[in-house]
Amino acid sequence: MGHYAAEWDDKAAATEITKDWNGIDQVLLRNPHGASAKISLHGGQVISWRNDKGEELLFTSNKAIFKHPKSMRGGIQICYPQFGDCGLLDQHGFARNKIWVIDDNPPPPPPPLPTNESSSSFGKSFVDLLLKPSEDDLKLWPHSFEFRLRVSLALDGDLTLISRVRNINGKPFSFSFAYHTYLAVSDISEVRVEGLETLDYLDNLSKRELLTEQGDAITFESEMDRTYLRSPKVVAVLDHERKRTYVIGKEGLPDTVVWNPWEKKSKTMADFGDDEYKNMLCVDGAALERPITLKPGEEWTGKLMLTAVKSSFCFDQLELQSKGF
Ligand code: TA6
Repeated sequence: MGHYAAEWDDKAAATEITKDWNGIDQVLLRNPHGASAKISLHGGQVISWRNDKGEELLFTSNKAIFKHPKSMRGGIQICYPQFGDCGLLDQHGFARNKIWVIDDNPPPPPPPLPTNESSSSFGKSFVDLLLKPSEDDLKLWPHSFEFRLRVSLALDGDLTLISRVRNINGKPFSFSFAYHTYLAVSDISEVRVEGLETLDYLDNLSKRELLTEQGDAITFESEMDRTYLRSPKVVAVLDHERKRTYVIGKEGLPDTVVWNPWEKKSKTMADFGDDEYKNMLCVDGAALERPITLKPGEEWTGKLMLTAVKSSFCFDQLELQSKGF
């Protein structure tokens, strides 16, 4: 193990808790190379992920509203127990609008990670968060669950989110889920998404019509709001201008949402700048087409791993396997 791993045995050195302007706790994760991630207990939302040069990799709107219960426009939002706007619940569910707590007594970690240093939990800085339904929540969505979220920052700067939803011996329930991920891009017209070619998708701009992707890579010239079905474990977002590629690894998340509001829709969102569509792209690891059903005592795990590499870096299978994908 590199010497950094030894120096960073002390988890306290790699995590720091502060409060935001509303007095809500935020957890700052740092690694010894200068990378960082910040997670708000408001919604369990990752609100910042910076590389070792201090460059922000997630998009946050300059007009974001930081006022509970509204979730901040940007970062990585936890959309549970639904994604989309159906029935009694808020759009994209209530989890992103709730105050989570730090889980001081997490259950044993998920199965052991590969030995590769960059992906082993040794030397990672991480935080475990917990959401349980309040009495009010149970009136609205009468299912007894525990939602544990581990956010971790690896020595190589990768950001991993592991969501574990358990049915706490209530009646069976079903839910859909998405990590609503706002990636920062230099110019949306210079961005390509690879890994979704030839897939079927639901076009949310035309009543979720089922269509098939034809292109060899997705590029952007207008509003796009699509749910790609049964997508591969790895999707790449190439930011040509910045020569940066985001590699999105997913487990337990068969679908991928791709969304850019473009000019017209941007003007209708109070917490989003008219031109900000040029500098963001949502690519969400999700489980939407087939909702997840949990019987009493059952648990679902959804894992997202984000890597930001220089586009010249060819991301081969070995690299992915070493990261647990
Ligand atoms: O597909 C992504 C999407 O459902 C879009 O339709 C758009 O509504 C976006 O999520 C943002 O949703 P929000 O509730 O965060 O404004």
